[in-house]
Amino acid sequence: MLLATLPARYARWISDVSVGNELAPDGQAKYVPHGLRVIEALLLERFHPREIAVCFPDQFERFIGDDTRVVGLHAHNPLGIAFAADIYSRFWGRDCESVNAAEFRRMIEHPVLRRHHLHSQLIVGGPGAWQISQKKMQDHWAIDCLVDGEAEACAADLFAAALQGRPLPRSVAGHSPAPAAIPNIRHRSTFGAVEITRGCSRGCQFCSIALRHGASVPLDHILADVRRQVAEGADTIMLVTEDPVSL
Ligand code: B12
Repeated sequence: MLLATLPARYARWISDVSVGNELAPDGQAKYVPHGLRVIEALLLERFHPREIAVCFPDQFERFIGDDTRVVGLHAHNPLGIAFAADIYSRFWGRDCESVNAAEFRRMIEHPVLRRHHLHSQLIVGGPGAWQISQKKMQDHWAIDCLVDGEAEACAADLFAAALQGRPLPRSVAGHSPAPAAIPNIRHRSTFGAVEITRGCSRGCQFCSIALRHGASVPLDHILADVRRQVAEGADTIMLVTEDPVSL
Protein backbone atom coordinates (compact mmCIF):
# COMPACT_ATOMS: atom_id res chain seq x y z
CA MET A 1 0.00 0.00 0.00
CA LEU A 2 2.75 2.41 0.95
CA LEU A 3 4.88 1.36 -2.01
CA ALA A 4 2.10 2.38 -4.40
CA THR A 5 2.44 5.99 -3.24
CA LEU A 6 6.12 6.36 -4.17
CA PRO A 7 7.08 8.36 -7.25
CA ALA A 8 7.46 5.89 -10.11
CA ARG A 9 10.49 7.76 -11.48
CA TYR A 10 12.59 6.92 -8.40
CA ALA A 11 11.06 3.57 -7.58
CA ARG A 12 11.79 1.24 -10.47
CA TRP A 13 13.40 -1.32 -8.15
CA ILE A 14 10.22 -1.38 -6.04
CA SER A 15 8.07 -1.97 -9.11
CA ASP A 16 10.22 -4.98 -9.92
CA VAL A 17 9.57 -6.41 -6.45
CA SER A 18 5.91 -5.48 -5.96
CA VAL A 19 4.55 -5.84 -9.49
CA GLY A 20 6.00 -9.29 -10.08
CA ASN A 21 3.12 -11.63 -9.26
CA GLU A 22 2.55 -15.38 -9.05
CA LEU A 23 0.88 -17.17 -11.94
CA ALA A 24 -1.23 -20.31 -12.16
CA PRO A 25 0.18 -23.00 -14.48
CA ASP A 26 -2.01 -21.75 -17.39
CA GLY A 27 -0.67 -18.18 -17.01
CA GLN A 28 -3.72 -16.69 -15.30
CA ALA A 29 -3.23 -14.68 -12.10
CA LYS A 30 -3.06 -16.65 -8.85
CA TYR A 31 -4.62 -13.70 -7.04
CA VAL A 32 -6.02 -10.30 -8.02
CA PRO A 33 -7.82 -7.46 -6.19
CA HIS A 34 -10.99 -8.64 -4.52
CA GLY A 35 -13.35 -6.47 -6.57
CA LEU A 36 -12.10 -8.12 -9.75
CA ARG A 37 -12.75 -11.56 -8.24
CA VAL A 38 -16.33 -10.43 -7.61
CA ILE A 39 -16.66 -9.48 -11.28
CA GLU A 40 -15.21 -12.85 -12.29
CA ALA A 41 -17.74 -14.62 -10.03
CA LEU A 42 -20.61 -12.66 -11.63
CA LEU A 43 -19.40 -13.62 -15.11
CA LEU A 44 -19.03 -17.27 -14.15
CA GLU A 45 -22.73 -17.31 -13.28
CA ARG A 46 -23.45 -16.55 -16.97
CA PHE A 47 -20.46 -17.79 -18.99
CA HIS A 48 -18.33 -20.91 -19.23
CA PRO A 49 -14.94 -20.74 -17.43
CA ARG A 50 -13.21 -21.34 -20.78
CA GLU A 51 -14.64 -18.02 -22.03
CA ILE A 52 -13.02 -16.00 -19.24
CA ALA A 53 -9.42 -15.32 -18.24
CA VAL A 54 -8.21 -13.25 -15.29
CA CYS A 55 -4.65 -12.12 -15.74
CA PHE A 56 -2.02 -9.48 -15.02
CA PRO A 57 -0.95 -6.99 -17.72
CA ASP A 58 2.27 -8.89 -18.33
CA GLN A 59 0.17 -11.81 -19.63
CA PHE A 60 -2.14 -9.71 -21.88
CA GLU A 61 -0.42 -10.98 -25.04
CA ARG A 62 -1.25 -14.52 -23.97
CA PHE A 63 -4.95 -13.98 -23.33
CA ILE A 64 -6.06 -11.09 -25.56
CA GLY A 65 -6.32 -12.00 -29.24
CA ASP A 66 -8.50 -12.22 -32.33
CA ASP A 67 -11.26 -14.06 -30.44
CA THR A 68 -11.45 -11.53 -27.60
CA ARG A 69 -14.65 -9.50 -27.55
CA VAL A 70 -14.32 -7.65 -24.26
CA VAL A 71 -11.59 -6.69 -21.79
CA GLY A 72 -12.40 -5.49 -18.27
CA LEU A 73 -9.83 -3.59 -16.23
CA HIS A 74 -9.86 -2.96 -12.49
CA ALA A 75 -8.96 0.60 -11.42
CA HIS A 76 -8.08 1.04 -7.72
CA ASN A 77 -6.30 4.39 -8.02
CA PRO A 78 -5.71 4.84 -11.76
CA LEU A 79 -4.44 8.41 -11.81
CA GLY A 80 -2.82 8.25 -8.38
CA ILE A 81 -5.03 11.05 -7.05
CA ALA A 82 -6.61 9.25 -4.09
CA PHE A 83 -5.31 10.03 -0.62
CA ALA A 84 -1.67 9.40 0.25
CA ALA A 85 -0.57 8.42 -3.27
CA ASP A 86 -1.11 11.98 -4.45
CA ILE A 87 0.48 13.58 -1.40
CA TYR A 88 3.62 11.45 -1.01
CA SER A 89 4.56 11.39 -4.68
CA ARG A 90 4.28 15.21 -4.90
CA PHE A 91 6.91 15.56 -2.13
CA TRP A 92 9.35 14.69 -4.92
CA GLY A 93 8.09 17.31 -7.36
CA ARG A 94 4.79 18.50 -8.85
CA ASP A 95 5.18 16.38 -11.97
CA CYS A 96 5.99 13.14 -10.10
CA GLU A 97 3.67 10.27 -10.93
CA SER A 98 3.03 7.63 -8.23
CA VAL A 99 3.69 3.91 -8.85
CA ASN A 100 -0.11 3.45 -8.86
CA ALA A 101 -0.65 5.87 -11.71
CA ALA A 102 2.37 4.68 -13.71
CA GLU A 103 1.29 1.04 -13.47
CA PHE A 104 -2.29 1.82 -14.49
CA ARG A 105 -1.01 3.80 -17.49
CA ARG A 106 1.26 0.89 -18.43
CA MET A 107 -1.77 -1.42 -18.30
CA ILE A 108 -4.27 0.71 -20.19
CA GLU A 109 -1.77 1.83 -22.84
CA HIS A 110 -0.66 -1.75 -23.49
CA PRO A 111 -0.30 -2.11 -27.29
CA VAL A 112 -2.34 -5.33 -27.36
CA LEU A 113 -5.46 -3.39 -26.31
CA ARG A 114 -5.08 -1.01 -29.28
CA ARG A 115 -4.34 -3.86 -31.66
CA HIS A 116 -7.58 -5.67 -30.85
CA HIS A 117 -9.85 -2.71 -30.20
CA LEU A 118 -11.73 -3.02 -33.50
CA HIS A 119 -13.31 -6.31 -32.41
CA SER A 120 -13.06 -5.95 -28.64
CA GLN A 121 -14.61 -3.41 -26.27
CA LEU A 122 -12.92 -2.03 -23.17
CA ILE A 123 -14.76 -1.75 -19.83
CA VAL A 124 -13.11 -0.14 -16.81
CA GLY A 125 -14.50 -0.30 -13.28
CA GLY A 126 -13.35 -0.23 -9.69
CA PRO A 127 -13.14 2.15 -6.76
CA GLY A 128 -11.01 4.63 -8.71
CA ALA A 129 -13.19 4.76 -11.85
CA TRP A 130 -14.39 8.25 -10.92
CA GLN A 131 -10.84 9.58 -11.40
CA ILE A 132 -10.95 8.76 -15.11
CA SER A 133 -14.14 10.72 -15.75
CA GLN A 134 -13.10 13.62 -13.52
CA LYS A 135 -9.76 13.94 -15.31
CA LYS A 136 -11.49 13.43 -18.71
CA MET A 137 -9.28 10.51 -19.70
CA GLN A 138 -11.99 8.18 -21.05
CA ASP A 139 -11.56 9.14 -24.73
CA HIS A 140 -7.79 9.45 -24.50
CA TRP A 141 -7.65 5.84 -23.30
CA ALA A 142 -10.39 4.66 -25.70
CA ILE A 143 -12.53 3.25 -22.89
CA ASP A 144 -15.88 2.16 -24.30
CA CYS A 145 -17.65 1.91 -20.94
CA LEU A 146 -16.75 3.29 -17.54
CA VAL A 147 -18.50 1.70 -14.55
CA ASP A 148 -18.49 3.90 -11.46
CA GLY A 149 -19.68 2.10 -8.33
CA GLU A 150 -20.79 -1.37 -7.34
CA ALA A 151 -21.32 -3.56 -10.38
CA GLU A 152 -23.33 -6.60 -9.20
CA ALA A 153 -26.43 -5.49 -11.10
CA CYS A 154 -24.78 -4.47 -14.37
CA ALA A 155 -21.49 -6.33 -14.97
CA ALA A 156 -22.76 -9.55 -16.55
CA ASP A 157 -25.19 -7.67 -18.86
CA LEU A 158 -22.42 -5.36 -20.07
CA PHE A 159 -20.07 -8.24 -20.85
CA ALA A 160 -22.90 -10.15 -22.56
CA ALA A 161 -23.70 -7.12 -24.75
CA ALA A 162 -20.05 -6.75 -25.72
CA LEU A 163 -19.86 -10.44 -26.54
CA GLN A 164 -22.75 -9.98 -28.98
CA GLY A 165 -21.01 -6.95 -30.53
CA ARG A 166 -23.65 -4.52 -29.27
CA PRO A 167 -22.46 -0.97 -28.39
CA LEU A 168 -21.99 -0.33 -24.67
CA PRO A 169 -23.22 2.71 -22.75
CA ARG A 170 -20.43 5.23 -22.30
CA SER A 171 -20.85 5.21 -18.54
CA VAL A 172 -22.81 3.29 -15.96
CA ALA A 173 -23.47 4.28 -12.35
CA GLY A 174 -23.43 1.28 -10.03
CA HIS A 175 -25.88 0.70 -7.20
CA SER A 176 -25.44 -0.99 -3.83
CA PRO A 177 -26.67 -4.58 -4.02
CA ALA A 178 -28.51 -6.43 -1.29
CA PRO A 179 -25.91 -8.60 0.53
CA ALA A 180 -27.58 -11.71 -0.98
CA ALA A 181 -26.71 -10.44 -4.48
CA ILE A 182 -22.96 -10.37 -3.71
CA PRO A 183 -21.51 -13.56 -5.18
CA ASN A 184 -18.97 -15.73 -3.44
CA ILE A 185 -15.60 -15.38 -5.08
CA ARG A 186 -14.34 -18.42 -7.02
CA HIS A 187 -10.61 -17.81 -6.64
CA ARG A 188 -8.05 -16.06 -4.42
CA SER A 189 -7.87 -12.30 -3.83
CA THR A 190 -4.62 -10.46 -3.21
CA PHE A 191 -3.69 -10.78 0.49
CA GLY A 192 -6.68 -13.06 0.98
CA ALA A 193 -9.12 -10.14 1.10
CA VAL A 194 -12.59 -11.13 2.34
CA GLU A 195 -15.44 -8.63 2.67
CA ILE A 196 -17.18 -8.66 6.04
CA THR A 197 -19.18 -5.51 5.31
CA ARG A 198 -20.05 -3.69 2.09
CA GLY A 199 -20.38 0.11 1.86
CA CYS A 200 -20.65 2.24 4.97
CA SER A 201 -23.62 4.66 5.27
CA ARG A 202 -21.79 7.17 7.47
CA GLY A 203 -22.03 9.77 4.72
CA CYS A 204 -18.60 11.44 5.06
CA GLN A 205 -18.31 13.69 2.00
CA PHE A 206 -14.62 12.95 1.35
CA CYS A 207 -15.05 9.17 1.03
CA SER A 208 -16.78 7.44 -1.89
CA ILE A 209 -17.52 4.30 0.14
CA ALA A 210 -19.07 6.27 3.01
CA LEU A 211 -21.66 7.62 0.59
CA ARG A 212 -22.86 4.10 -0.27
CA HIS A 213 -25.40 2.04 1.57
CA GLY A 214 -23.71 -0.07 4.28
CA ALA A 215 -24.51 -3.67 5.18
CA SER A 216 -22.95 -6.69 6.87
CA VAL A 217 -22.07 -9.70 4.78
CA PRO A 218 -23.66 -12.90 6.20
CA LEU A 219 -21.28 -15.10 8.20
CA ASP A 220 -21.72 -18.18 5.98
CA HIS A 221 -20.80 -16.07 2.93
CA ILE A 222 -17.67 -14.79 4.72
CA LEU A 223 -16.60 -18.29 5.73
CA ALA A 224 -17.14 -19.63 2.21
CA ASP A 225 -14.83 -16.90 0.83
CA VAL A 226 -12.23 -17.76 3.49
CA ARG A 227 -12.39 -21.48 2.74
CA ARG A 228 -12.11 -20.96 -1.01
CA GLN A 229 -8.95 -18.90 -0.60
CA VAL A 230 -7.33 -21.23 1.93
CA ALA A 231 -8.05 -24.13 -0.43
CA GLU A 232 -6.05 -22.27 -3.09
CA GLY A 233 -3.07 -21.72 -0.80
CA ALA A 234 -3.81 -18.42 0.97
CA ASP A 235 -1.95 -18.30 4.29
CA THR A 236 -3.38 -14.90 5.26
CA ILE A 237 -6.95 -13.61 5.36
CA MET A 238 -7.47 -9.83 5.29
CA LEU A 239 -10.91 -8.82 6.53
CA VAL A 240 -12.22 -5.92 4.47
CA THR A 241 -14.55 -3.38 6.07
CA GLU A 242 -15.02 0.36 6.29
CA ASP A 243 -16.77 0.22 9.63
CA PRO A 244 -16.88 -3.02 11.61
CA VAL A 245 -18.62 -1.42 14.57
CA SER A 246 -21.84 0.13 13.31
CA LEU A 247 -22.74 -2.20 10.45
C1 B12 B 1 -8.77 -4.00 0.42
C2 B12 B 1 -8.40 -2.61 0.01
C3 B12 B 1 -7.10 -2.41 -0.42
C4 B12 B 1 -6.08 -3.54 -0.55
C5 B12 B 1 -6.34 -4.24 -1.89
C6 B12 B 1 -6.06 -5.71 -1.81
C7 B12 B 1 -7.13 -6.54 -2.47
N1 B12 B 1 -7.03 -7.79 -2.31
O1 B12 B 1 -8.05 -6.09 -3.11
C8 B12 B 1 -4.73 -2.76 -0.48
C9 B12 B 1 -4.22 -2.72 0.94
C10 B12 B 1 -3.62 -3.27 -1.38
C11 B12 B 1 -5.18 -1.36 -0.89
C12 B12 B 1 -4.32 -0.39 -1.31
C13 B12 B 1 -4.70 0.90 -1.67
N2 B12 B 1 -5.92 1.45 -1.53
CO1 B12 B 1 -7.47 0.41 -1.06
N3 B12 B 1 -9.00 -0.34 -0.32
C14 B12 B 1 -9.34 -1.55 0.04
C15 B12 B 1 -10.77 -1.59 0.58
C16 B12 B 1 -10.75 -1.53 2.11
C17 B12 B 1 -11.59 -2.78 0.11
C18 B12 B 1 -11.56 -3.05 -1.39
C19 B12 B 1 -12.54 -4.14 -1.70
O2 B12 B 1 -12.16 -5.26 -1.92
N4 B12 B 1 -13.85 -3.79 -1.68
C20 B12 B 1 -14.89 -4.73 -2.02
C21 B12 B 1 -15.01 -4.84 -3.54
C22 B12 B 1 -16.09 -5.83 -3.90
O3 B12 B 1 -15.35 -3.55 -3.99
P1 B12 B 1 -14.62 -2.89 -5.24
O4 B12 B 1 -13.19 -3.23 -5.31
O5 B12 B 1 -14.98 -1.45 -5.25
O6 B12 B 1 -15.32 -3.65 -6.49
C23 B12 B 1 -16.65 -3.35 -6.92
C24 B12 B 1 -16.73 -2.19 -7.93
O7 B12 B 1 -15.70 -1.24 -7.80
C25 B12 B 1 -16.73 -2.88 -9.26
N5 B12 B 1 -15.49 -3.25 -9.91
C26 B12 B 1 -14.29 -3.55 -9.41
N6 B12 B 1 -13.43 -3.89 -10.38
C27 B12 B 1 -14.09 -3.85 -11.53
C28 B12 B 1 -13.70 -4.14 -12.84
C29 B12 B 1 -14.65 -4.04 -13.86
C30 B12 B 1 -14.23 -4.36 -15.27
C31 B12 B 1 -15.98 -3.61 -13.59
C32 B12 B 1 -16.99 -3.49 -14.67
C33 B12 B 1 -16.35 -3.29 -12.28
C34 B12 B 1 -15.42 -3.44 -11.27
O8 B12 B 1 -17.45 -4.07 -8.99
C35 B12 B 1 -17.12 -4.57 -7.69
C36 B12 B 1 -18.36 -5.22 -7.10
O9 B12 B 1 -19.38 -4.29 -6.88
C37 B12 B 1 -11.37 -0.29 -0.04
C38 B12 B 1 -12.55 0.31 0.70
C39 B12 B 1 -13.81 -0.49 0.44
N7 B12 B 1 -14.53 -0.77 1.49
O10 B12 B 1 -14.15 -0.88 -0.67
C40 B12 B 1 -10.15 0.62 -0.10
C41 B12 B 1 -10.04 1.68 -1.20
C42 B12 B 1 -10.55 1.07 -2.49
N8 B12 B 1 -8.60 1.92 -1.30
C43 B12 B 1 -8.33 3.13 -1.50
C44 B12 B 1 -7.00 3.64 -1.67
C45 B12 B 1 -6.86 5.14 -1.78
C46 B12 B 1 -5.89 2.79 -1.74
C47 B12 B 1 -4.44 3.21 -2.03
C48 B12 B 1 -4.32 4.16 -3.21
C49 B12 B 1 -3.85 3.81 -0.77
C50 B12 B 1 -2.49 4.42 -0.98
N9 B12 B 1 -1.49 3.66 -1.13
O11 B12 B 1 -2.34 5.58 -1.05
C51 B12 B 1 -3.74 1.85 -2.29
C52 B12 B 1 -3.55 1.55 -3.79
C53 B12 B 1 -3.41 0.11 -4.10
C54 B12 B 1 -3.05 -0.21 -5.52
N10 B12 B 1 -2.16 -1.14 -5.71
O12 B12 B 1 -3.49 0.36 -6.48
C55 B12 B 1 -9.56 3.99 -1.58
C56 B12 B 1 -9.86 4.33 -3.04
C57 B12 B 1 -10.31 5.76 -3.18
C58 B12 B 1 -10.46 6.14 -4.61
N11 B12 B 1 -9.85 5.54 -5.56
O13 B12 B 1 -11.16 7.04 -4.84
C59 B12 B 1 -10.63 3.12 -0.91
C60 B12 B 1 -12.08 3.27 -1.47
C61 B12 B 1 -10.63 3.43 0.59
C62 B12 B 1 -11.40 4.70 0.91
N12 B12 B 1 -12.33 4.60 1.81
O14 B12 B 1 -11.18 5.74 0.41
N13 B12 B 1 -6.50 -1.21 -0.75
